[in-house]
Order: sequence, then structure tokens, then C-alpha cells
Amino acid sequence: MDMHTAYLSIGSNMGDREENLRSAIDLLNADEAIEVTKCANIYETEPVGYDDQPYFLNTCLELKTSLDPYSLLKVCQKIENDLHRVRIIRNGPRTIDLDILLYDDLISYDPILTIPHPRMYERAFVLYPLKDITDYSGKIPEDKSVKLVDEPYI
Ligand code: GSY
Repeated sequence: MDMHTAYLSIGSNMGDREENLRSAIDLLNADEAIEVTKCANIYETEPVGYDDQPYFLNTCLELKTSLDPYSLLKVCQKIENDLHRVRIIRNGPRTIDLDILLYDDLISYDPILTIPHPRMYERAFVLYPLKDITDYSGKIPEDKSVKLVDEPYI
């Protein structure tokens, strides 16, 4: 079976943020086609996009998976639904958000699933944790709000 490496950004700013991140990791691992192989440190970050909402907890994950990118996207969307993500305001608070950042060395311009994630290189809340688990050595936008709050959950 062909195995692939993917990186996800996950974030939560509603309810028990830590529990939401942990549950997302557990639900990914519960899928027999996915193994979460690395978790970055956990960061508290100021919301980007819509200011009037609580701070996020963000981290990044490395996965090994036999799923193709679209099947992986479906699993991520199901986990968002299962964790009762509510999104009343665009870019507003959410119990959990899972974004696929990278999938092997794939480049895809499909608007349904653009890889690499189209905004990842502008986001300190993605790049701080991504740097923990990859050899990323590019620029990280300055964001004084990013605060290391916990060690990796796995
Ligand atoms: O795109 C992910 C959801 N999101 C976040 C996030 O995860 N963290 C921070 N700090 N701001 C965000 N704005 C959005 S939208």
C-alpha cells in the first residue's frame, strides 16, 4: 500500500480548547488509514481574520496515511462535524478546525483543496508549530501574540 506524509494545522477557540485538540488527534488515529506520527508544541495565538473572538490554541500534526488528499479532506471535515464545529460568523470562533497544509510534495491548484495551503506562509500560528516538526527554515511572519503554552500531546 502506498503511504503518504501529510501535515495538518489544527486550531480551537471555543469550549475546552485543549480537549478539542486532543479529541481531533484521537479521531484521526481512530481511522485505520491514518497514523498521527508527530505533534508540535501547543501555542496560544491571537485570532487572525476576525478580531472579536477568543484566542486560539494551535498546533500542527504529521500524519502517515494511505488516503488520497480528497479522502483525507473528507475525514478532516467529518471530524470537524463530529466535534460539533459551529461557524456562525465567517472566520469566527470554532470548536475545531483541521486544515491540510502539505501532502507529500504535491502541488494542487484545485479550489476545493489547494495544496500547499494557500495562506500557510502568511500565518505565524501555522508556521511556529510547523517548524517544530519539519525542517522548515523559511520566513515566519512576526506575531508577538504567539505564546508557547504546552508540550506536544503525543
Ligand atoms: O484557519 C484556521 C482557523 N483560524 C485561525 C486559527 O486557527 N488560529 C488563529 N490564530 N487565527 C485563526 N483565524 C482562523 S480563520
